Amino acid sequence: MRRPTQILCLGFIAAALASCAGPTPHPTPGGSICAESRDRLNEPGAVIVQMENNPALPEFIASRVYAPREIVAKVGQVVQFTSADPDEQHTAELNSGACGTDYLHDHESDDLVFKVPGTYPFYCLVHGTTMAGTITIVR
Ligand SMILES: [Cu+2]
Repeated sequence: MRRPTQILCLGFIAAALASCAGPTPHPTPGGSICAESRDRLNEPGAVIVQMENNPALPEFIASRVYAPREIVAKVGQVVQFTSADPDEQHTAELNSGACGTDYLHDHESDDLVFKVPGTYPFYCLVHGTTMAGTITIVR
């Protein structure tokens, strides 16, 4: 019979190995403010946001950007993030952690849908707050 301390150690090793394996999908919290979903991908009327690596931008601007970075959408409207970066993954994560996209490779998309009007700053879990924007939700 294994002692609890041995089982605990095995758990830590498994967690450490998992964290070494690289980014994993966002846990997809279905919060009261917003939710991540792939059920409405490419829906007509969606607000489209590209995740880009644009080295042509001026030096004082980080090259990895959301286009646009100031997003306006209505309650219930799909905000669709699509990666256009062949080199690195991106996410769009609310600063509050209320919801966020999966880690997206080039040409992959994920949707966020909001239930509550407001202004929601967001950023990329891979690139930190140098890759950031704001989603404004109106009625
Ligand atoms: Cu990024």
